[in-house]
Amino acid sequence: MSWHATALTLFPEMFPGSLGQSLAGRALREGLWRLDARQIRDFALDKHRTVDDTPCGGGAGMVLRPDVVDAACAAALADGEDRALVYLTPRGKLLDQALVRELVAGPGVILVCGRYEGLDQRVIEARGMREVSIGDYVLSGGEPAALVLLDACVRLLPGVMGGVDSAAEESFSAGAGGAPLLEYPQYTRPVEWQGRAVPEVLLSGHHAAVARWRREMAERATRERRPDLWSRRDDMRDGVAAKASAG
Ligand code: 6GU
Repeated sequence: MSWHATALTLFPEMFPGSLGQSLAGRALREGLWRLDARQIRDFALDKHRTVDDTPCGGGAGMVLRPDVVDAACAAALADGEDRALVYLTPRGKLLDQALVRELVAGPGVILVCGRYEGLDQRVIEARGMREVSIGDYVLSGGEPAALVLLDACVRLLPGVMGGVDSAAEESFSAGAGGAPLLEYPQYTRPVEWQGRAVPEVLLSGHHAAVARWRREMAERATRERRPDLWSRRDDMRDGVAAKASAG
């Protein structure tokens, strides 16, 4: 059985969207993973196919009903695959590469895409949904976030990424206890363009010097742009030092 994603959404036409293209699209056509988008409205219980209602306590917008979303979840879980149930919301825990690796190691995911003001908290709790956000900004709905999460997962599936194991070297993959660094900058031909030269060292053929330069550039970028990642790195080194002196 291939890795299986189900999106529960009021806008199933948004899928596969960008995931029908490029590496993910080819992998989808080849059956390396599977995607289905299910219309939440199909699980409405009344003849008007109502999916939402006004927020208890007042306020703007509409809230997705717990009974309707619960029925959609039950249908998605009925195949017995024991997939992670993820609710995409700006209130969620931030998506990172560690969570992506965890999700891709399992049988697949069921992604609940919210609209309006959100989803009744009781169904989130009753179903044990993992609440996940893709960043500190607000989208009009969970669907683009679901596409982002799936893109990050699918590219890690065996056979999806072509040839080179760029997975080991790239930003955020420092794995095995190493702290993540941003990637070094890349250059290609022409060696001079609009008066800008490719850094000498990259043309030197000196592999050790290239590796050293790349590491320095990766560290500089991380320090300057992502002080949060850089200090985690310091923390890890402190941790190692503390363990060494304690042991
Ligand atoms: Cl998962 N959903 C919405 N609506 N906005 C977001 C988000 C998710 N992550 C960041 N912003």
